[in-house]
Amino acid sequence: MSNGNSAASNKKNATATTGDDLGFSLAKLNGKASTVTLGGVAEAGATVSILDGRGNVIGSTTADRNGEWQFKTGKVSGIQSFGISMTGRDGIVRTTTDTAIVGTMGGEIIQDVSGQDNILSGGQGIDRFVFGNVFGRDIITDFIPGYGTHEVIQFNLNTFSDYAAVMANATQVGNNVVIDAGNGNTLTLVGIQRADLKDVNFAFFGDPLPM
Ligand SMILES: [Ca+2]
Repeated sequence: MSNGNSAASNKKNATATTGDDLGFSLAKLNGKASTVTLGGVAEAGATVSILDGRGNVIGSTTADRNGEWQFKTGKVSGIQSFGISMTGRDGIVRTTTDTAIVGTMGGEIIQDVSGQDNILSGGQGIDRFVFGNVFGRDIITDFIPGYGTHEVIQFNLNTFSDYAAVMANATQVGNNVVIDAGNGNTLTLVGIQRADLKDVNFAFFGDPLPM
């Protein structure tokens, strides 16, 4: 399904957009305020409603002439998920199953949702991002690569067997790294250079996935 916003999305090459057509692309924890800024690129003038983890509307905003929208939540704690629905100029309400999953503290396990396109943000501190075998088209907005203080992406052994296998499928795309696991499963690391991804940034486990 397409609602014609791909041209607008393509302008946002510094970010990444989930695989759906609602242009949900940003989830950022705002430091000590513990609010979350959500955003993306939708149809110009569309009404974007923000949903909590239970699907209840917590607020709405209007996409600007370029289709860009942002919404700042109230204070959040722990790991929270958010969804969106969009009412376009045609009056049709489109709701995505894709969600943003945001951690607010350090040392969290950010568990991806299998088969769903997700925007994952660890927020403050050092976190671990855990992916099952069928993960979808996912985005991590704030991954910390490299040695020293760094975060970890945990893949299923059926997806990648080791660091070399990951890197063989990791491509620099603009300011992002895209790790392609095949069958429509991609993980985009926003604002990361491929050369900064080290072996310590990945872990590999079979089923069931330990956390
Ligand atoms: Ca997912």
